[in-house]
Amino acid sequence: MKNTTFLHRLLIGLCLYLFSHILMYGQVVPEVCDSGIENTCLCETAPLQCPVSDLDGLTYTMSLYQHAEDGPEPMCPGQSGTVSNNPTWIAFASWCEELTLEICYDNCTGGGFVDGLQAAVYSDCGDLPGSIVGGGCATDPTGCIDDGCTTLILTGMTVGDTHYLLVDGCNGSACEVEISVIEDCGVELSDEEIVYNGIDDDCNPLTLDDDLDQDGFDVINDCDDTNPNINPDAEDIPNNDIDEDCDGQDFISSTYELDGEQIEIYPNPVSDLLQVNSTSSLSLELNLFNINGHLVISVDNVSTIDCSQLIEGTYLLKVIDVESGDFAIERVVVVK
Ligand SMILES: [Ca+2]
Ligand SMILES: [Ca+2]
Ligand SMILES: [Ca+2]
Ligand SMILES: [Ca+2]
Repeated sequence: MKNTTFLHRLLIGLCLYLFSHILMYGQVVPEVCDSGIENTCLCETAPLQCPVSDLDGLTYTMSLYQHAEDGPEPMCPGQSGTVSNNPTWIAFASWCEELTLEICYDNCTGGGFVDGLQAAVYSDCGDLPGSIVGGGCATDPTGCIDDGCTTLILTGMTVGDTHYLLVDGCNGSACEVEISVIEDCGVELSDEEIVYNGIDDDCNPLTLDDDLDQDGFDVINDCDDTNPNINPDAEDIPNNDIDEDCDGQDFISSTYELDGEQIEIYPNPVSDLLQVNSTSSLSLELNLFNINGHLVISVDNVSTIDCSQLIEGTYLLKVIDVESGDFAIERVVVVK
């Protein structure tokens, strides 16, 4: 008999191992928190049921392994005296703002006079019990009967977010549990990933919802989410009509030759510092004129002009090589 039980457990263990390693998503049969190392023992490692409909019909048998430190005390804000003793944590991705869960339990043992079940739902493992979900607290002592059902009428959940269900035995008791989703919000679940809606529609983390090019920038900040070489951290290659760094314009750089040496002027349009670089020790005078021909900035022996205080518009930059008298004129657009 003992051997049969052992083999039985070994087989279940093997199945659970295969399940948890082969299935990355979909219904995950919870490991029983038997020793503190199983993923259901802690909020942070709770196995994810995605979507929430995978919670429907989930059955498991609780363990008498006591680990009160893995649940919040009190279980619900303002309910002093409520404590979880042998919590099982299961995570689910809610597809609805409102949802009703029914948790039925039977054959409870180990709690003395107060066998039974209590449950709670939170939205943040880092904020327990403060992140309790609306309607997510079922610690009413009427749940502490040998068998019955506890109903959680959950409200105010964030669609697509992960939520955390804590199931606990009254006074540390352990029951056979069946979870049902007895109402859903009628949202059509999609087999296909719909991009940029903030939801992992197909519950497959490999099909991306955002940052499709995986350059570290979501589409809201990435001006081309199909090209990882284009993002706010990329270097803008001058004069190629492509805005690689997503600042709204291609980097324009002009080159001229003065007294046989190259000078380079960029960026253009400019909003703050206009750069005038030369390849050698040319002594340059930089004169910036407004559209009416008035000199607005005149500097020499520097390689930048501060345009941040200038009003928007078109200017003419005259770059003069002091030694030879050679000069170049560049049309510069100042933008804000
Ligand atoms: Ca999506
Ligand atoms: Ca991206
Ligand atoms: Ca990109
Ligand atoms: Ca470019």
